[in-house]
Amino acid sequence: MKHLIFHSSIAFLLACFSGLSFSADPASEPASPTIQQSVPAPTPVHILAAKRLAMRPVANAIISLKNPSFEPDPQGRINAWSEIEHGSGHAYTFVPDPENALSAPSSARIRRHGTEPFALLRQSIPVHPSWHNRTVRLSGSLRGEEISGPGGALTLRVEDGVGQILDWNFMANDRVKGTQDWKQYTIELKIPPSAFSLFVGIMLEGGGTLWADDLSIELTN
Ligand SMILES: [Ca+2]
Repeated sequence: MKHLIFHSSIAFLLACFSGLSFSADPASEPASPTIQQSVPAPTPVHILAAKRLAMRPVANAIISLKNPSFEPDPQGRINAWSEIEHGSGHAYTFVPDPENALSAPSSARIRRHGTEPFALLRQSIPVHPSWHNRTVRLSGSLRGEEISGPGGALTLRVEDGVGQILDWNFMANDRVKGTQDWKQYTIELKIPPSAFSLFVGIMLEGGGTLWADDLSIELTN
């Protein structure tokens, strides 16, 4: 019995990975009519196989950002971006800024009012398996005013399926410091084979005000 169920499971898995509909392997069909008509209930293995099928690499998988020009939502917040602050929060504000924008209707502005060390606007992107071992490039324009400390940056970070950080690029060698007009920046990160989530961010580490606008993201190879 166990042997027959094993064969049925393998057939189900192969059907999942091949994209074909499930049919029992004639060589493994049991003699009992009762068992012949039974269909194995989905097990965690079947569910995992189905999920992997859904994530199977396809040609021309496109990577994209939501709201890369920082349009406000009806509540006046920056739509699609999460506001992250170190510690207790309430040290930074995040607003769509129509008066200092490279493209209408607004840019994103991060300003420190307290003493916490950093804040960022962030969005996560599920990593498609076809992106593994490829390089992701994030570009965008930044502007700074009286920035103190380590400075403003574009950020990329990848995590595995349990939230462990695998790699990151926080623009360590080219931060926005002091006061400067709009300038375009580009950072890259190779996506490791076990990457599950990609986090894209605009970070202000220190005091002052940072603006960002016109972000874009692409796979370069
Ligand atoms: Ca804009």
